[in-house]
Amino acid sequence: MRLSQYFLPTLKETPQEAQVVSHRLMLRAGMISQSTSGIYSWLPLGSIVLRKIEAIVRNELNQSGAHEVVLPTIQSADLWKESGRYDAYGAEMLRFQDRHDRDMLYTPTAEELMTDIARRYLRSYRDLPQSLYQIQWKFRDEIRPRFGVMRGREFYMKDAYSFDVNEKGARESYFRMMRAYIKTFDRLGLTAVPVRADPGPIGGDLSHEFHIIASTGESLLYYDRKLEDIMAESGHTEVPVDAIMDLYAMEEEMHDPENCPVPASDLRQARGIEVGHIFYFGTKYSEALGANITDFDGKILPIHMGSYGIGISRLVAAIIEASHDEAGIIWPESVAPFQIALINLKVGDSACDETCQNIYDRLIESGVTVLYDDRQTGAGDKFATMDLIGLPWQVRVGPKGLKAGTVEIKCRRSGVVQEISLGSALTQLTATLAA
Ligand code: 5CA
Repeated sequence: MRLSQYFLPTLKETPQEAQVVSHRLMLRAGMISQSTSGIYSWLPLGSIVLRKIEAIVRNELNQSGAHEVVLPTIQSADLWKESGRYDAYGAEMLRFQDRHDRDMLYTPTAEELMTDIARRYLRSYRDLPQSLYQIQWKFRDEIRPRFGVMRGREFYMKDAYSFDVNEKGARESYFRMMRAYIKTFDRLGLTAVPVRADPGPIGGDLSHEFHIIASTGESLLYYDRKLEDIMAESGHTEVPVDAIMDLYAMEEEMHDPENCPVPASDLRQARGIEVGHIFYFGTKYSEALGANITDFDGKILPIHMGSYGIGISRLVAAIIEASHDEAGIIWPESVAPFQIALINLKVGDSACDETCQNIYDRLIESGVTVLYDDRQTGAGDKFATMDLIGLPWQVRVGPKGLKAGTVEIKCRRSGVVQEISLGSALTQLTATLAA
């Protein structure tokens, strides 16, 4: 992509309304634009990142054996009246009537709709276990939307639902999903801490939240120091799913200073951003809606269910909270909107133009994504823009270097700039980045 033709409305000034760094950087990097309170438009750069996160979440969910569906965002209130949540949900639910005066709502979550699908199509223990998920916009009329897309009113969520014959099966599904979450967050370049949680209005007795540690996090959380040791020992090569699962298999109680199973000296306290939340709620919805199956011995029993959320739009902000510096965003490679920033330091100079075009073509050919700054502006402006939008690598091409046959490569994360021969620059970049 040529920057001169791209839609990248970056801001030099720090927007006044933004209180946290991720919100400031998303506005400054031209990723989002507020439409109205708690509701945002995703501009091209933001939209690419959102879709990349979505693709990783989808891929891990598919590998865990779940099947994707697409459910409507507008639902009839009838199902919610059956479950009892139409009255219980409160002011967060956006309610309205259609032209026939029928009560409708915009989905804040989809337990009811998924339970309805289960009662229509799942008949016997032979149809189970089953897991379905969707990636869909949700609406919750939050009393205080804030921090940009971190706590929006409209937000993008992956919600999965598991269906099992009994509690034993449901717990297996629950912990299979937990494994998929640990892998997903690792692929997103994040260390997510699972903590035992209060199921709240979703209901049930087994629930974990997944948090990204960040000083701006809205929740205070406690976790076992061993988790840090496990992560450190792994050397960050492959996420140690088994060791993490073993730590949590103790099924520790929610934090309570009196009865905490973790000794005080091992207890870590931090602020966190909740990026995922999983629930096992048994037969709460299947009983209310009559989603039953025939058991092994012919008994009719309600299905055991769990639901599993990941805040995809919130993750964009959470990744930035976890990975930025003074100059801007530092994207993990897996979600970067482009892998390489190609910077032409003297547009109009035939050697610079030709070399850039050549590098650009060769990178694109080898499947690498490139944002090429071909604008007629100064070097300082170009460096600042690329540092702000946080692409992992910058290739800087200028007349001085070209005379010596070299270009500069900057690693955004380490800040290290290397002067390197043109030929080896291309081999090095395509070798590390080619898909
Ligand atoms: N039905 C369950 C599981 S699918 C559910 O709705 N869980 S939830 O309420 O915890 O939401 C799942 C995830 O969506 C949260 O962990 C959070 O990451 C994200 N989320 C929730 N509310 C918002 C919001 N207002 N803005 C952005 N993301 C949100």
